[in-house]
Formats: sequence, structure tokens, C-alpha cells
Amino acid sequence: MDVKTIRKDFPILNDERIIYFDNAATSQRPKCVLEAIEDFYRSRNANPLRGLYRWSVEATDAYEAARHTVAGFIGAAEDAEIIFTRNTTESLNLVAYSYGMHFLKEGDEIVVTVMEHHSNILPWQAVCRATGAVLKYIEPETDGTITEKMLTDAITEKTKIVAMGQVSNVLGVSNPVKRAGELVHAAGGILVVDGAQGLPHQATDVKALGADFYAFSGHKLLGPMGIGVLYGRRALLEKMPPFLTGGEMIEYVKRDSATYAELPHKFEAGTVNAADAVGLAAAIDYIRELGYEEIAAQEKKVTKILLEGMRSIPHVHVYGAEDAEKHSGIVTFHVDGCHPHDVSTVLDEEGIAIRAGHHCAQPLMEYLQEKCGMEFRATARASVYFYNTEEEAERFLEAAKKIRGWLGFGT
Ligand code: C6P
Repeated sequence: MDVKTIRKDFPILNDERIIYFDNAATSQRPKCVLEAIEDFYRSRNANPLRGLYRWSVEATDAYEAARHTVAGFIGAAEDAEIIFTRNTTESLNLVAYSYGMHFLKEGDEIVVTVMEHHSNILPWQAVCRATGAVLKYIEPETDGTITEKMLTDAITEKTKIVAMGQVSNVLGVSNPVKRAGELVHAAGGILVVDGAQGLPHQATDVKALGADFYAFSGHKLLGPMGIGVLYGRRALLEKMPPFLTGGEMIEYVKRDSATYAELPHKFEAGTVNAADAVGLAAAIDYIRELGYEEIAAQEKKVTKILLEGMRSIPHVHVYGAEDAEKHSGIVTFHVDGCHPHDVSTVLDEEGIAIRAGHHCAQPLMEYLQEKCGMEFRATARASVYFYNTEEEAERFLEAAKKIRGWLGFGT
């Protein structure tokens, strides 16, 4: 892959002064995505699924074609198993409120890991409060590894839901979601996968993975903000009540009751985000053309430089596995004496964008603090994608060596 050529597809990356290493928060968008969105508004903008005139029909066709693209990309059995949402957070809430609240009861268990993003914790806390179910946490090794024993200890005949991130947004580790699925299915429960950090880096087939539900966000996958996806198995989606109610998700409404539309529309209340669905489909086409092997190879090159370089800098501590391949482009670190917010601020002055803080994973921050003696309940995080270069990694390392000096430490 010629990264220099690839970068030309991304208008924002023309500004070579900025090193964008916050891709786990949101990726950048190639021109084809920006153009697909603009083209929608310029040439077929009308409210989809409602009008009987040309533009509305074309808008509907474009929206449903985007659904078809998503279904094919993640291996859904049919387009109706793809629900468009705003983001991963909304997708996971949909499962919690529509499935968890209705099918769990007192004494049932929901198993998550301590590495989950808050979006894969809070909805389950709400289910537990409402139903009396119990939320159980798997505690991984400090590098994020989840062993077979951890899974078999946690998943029992009481487990009704395992909700697990495909990839941790802090440690970058890929979790054994497929194995967790086998175990929970044997126990009669279901597997919910948070794919927010997985799908941008790994080809994913939801059926092969054994996911009953799979959630992801368009904006981490070169697509627009404001569009996300929930894949769900038809048999489950059919028995679930709607999450949000109102326009377009109905079949017939009377004064005191209503019947609901067929899948997937039962779960898509109100005017849909067709333009961004079309943008997401363009992003998926782009990724398909590039290929996940090329994506992973470039990420690994840059991540390896970062990991090796950071590990050799005194006072810098890197979290997660030894091997660059196990990081999904994520390098989370800490510099002795320096609050991660300060680290991010001084790097910004050098034109380097990273994320600092708790990364919406406070239980993991607490856990790492306890197990590894982390100085703050926060870390700095550089996260790369395939359009980042080896030169950027080298520039980053030069800056990283100076962080303590800039923040007033002698060395
Ligand atoms: N993580 C990060 O910087 P939304 O905000 O709904 O698009 O995605 C939520 C989410 C869910 N699961 C995981 C594993 C995630 O990483 C994220 C988003 C960003 O790490 C923003 S907090």
C-alpha cells in the first residue's frame, strides 16, 4: 500500500503539520464519503420511506441500498437484520432496553469485562436495576488477556447475556468473543458484541463470530458521525418490542393502541438518517477496495515503531500486550509525574493529536491503577489508522522524549 497516495483521498490530511493519532475516537473521512453525502443532498434529498414522488423514492432506494451494503459487509443473513441507529451507544441501549428489560428476571446474570466502554456497561446496569439481574465482571490480565478459565468461571447456567467488546479501546486487545459466544449459547444465553473498535481493523462475519447482536459506529470506520448499526438475529428482533416509538415504525395506529412495522423499520422511529447511511456505505466500499490485510499491515508497521520507541524512553510506561499485532493500532501510555491531560496539551502544541483521560472506561482505569500502580486514573492514548505513516511515528517519538522536559522535569 502506498500510504502517500492513500492520504490524498483524505482532504483533512493535506495539512502535514498535524499528526492525527486519535483514530480510536473517530477516524477521518475520504473524499468519496464526503461526496456521497453531498450527492445525496444535492440530487435526491427528500424524506425517505414516506413520499410517493421521485426524490423520495430515490432517497428510499439509496437508504435501503446502504443497508444492503452493511448486511453484506458483516455477513448478516438478510438486510432486515440491520437496524440503523445513531452510534454504538444507541445500538447497545436498544438491546438493553428492548431485549434485556423484557427477557431478564431476578437472579439472571449479565457478564461483561472490566475493559468495557461505558456504553457497554451503563445500559446493563439499568437492566439489572430494573429486573434484579446481576452484572458480573471478568477481570483480565493486566495486558488485557482473557483466559479460557476466566470465561468458564464467569459464564454459567445463570448467564443470560454476555456483552463484550471485540477490541478494547484502551488496551487494543482483541477479546475471545467467539469463545464467549459458544459458552453462553451452551448456557442458553445470548452474545452481544460491541464492535466499535473491532470493525475498523478486522474483517468481521457476525454469523461466524456467533454474535446475536453486533453494534458499531460509522464514524470510526471512515463514515459520518450520527450513523451507527445494530445487527440482530431475526428471531430475537422479532420477539422484541420497539425501543423508540413514533412515526414510520408503525403498521396501524388507533387511539389507544398500535401495531408495528416489519423489521427493520420497527426499530427505526422517526425520519431516518439516509444521507449518512449512504456515506457509511461509501466508507465500506472504500475499505473493501483497500482490503483489511493492507489496513492491518500498515497499522502494525506504525504501531511497532511507536511501541518499541515508547518503551525505550525513560519514565514512559506503555500498557497492553508486547506484540504490536495485539494493539489494533492503540498505544496507551503514561509518563511519570505528568498528568495525561498535560501530556496531550503539550503534544498538541507540536501538532500531535492524541486522546487523554479515562477513555470512557473508568472501571478499567480503576483496575489498572490498582493492579499496575498507575499514577492517575487516566492515561494518554495514541491510536493510528492505515493512513498514518512511519515518519509520523518517528516525529511522535521525538516529541514524546521531550514531554517531561516541557512539563518542568529535569529529565
Ligand atoms: N470510544 C474512544 O475514544 P459511540 O460514541 O457510540 O460512537 O461509541 C461508543 C464506544 C463504544 N464502545 C467502544 C469500545 C468504544 O471505543 C466507543 C467509543 C471512543 O475510545 C470515544 S469515547
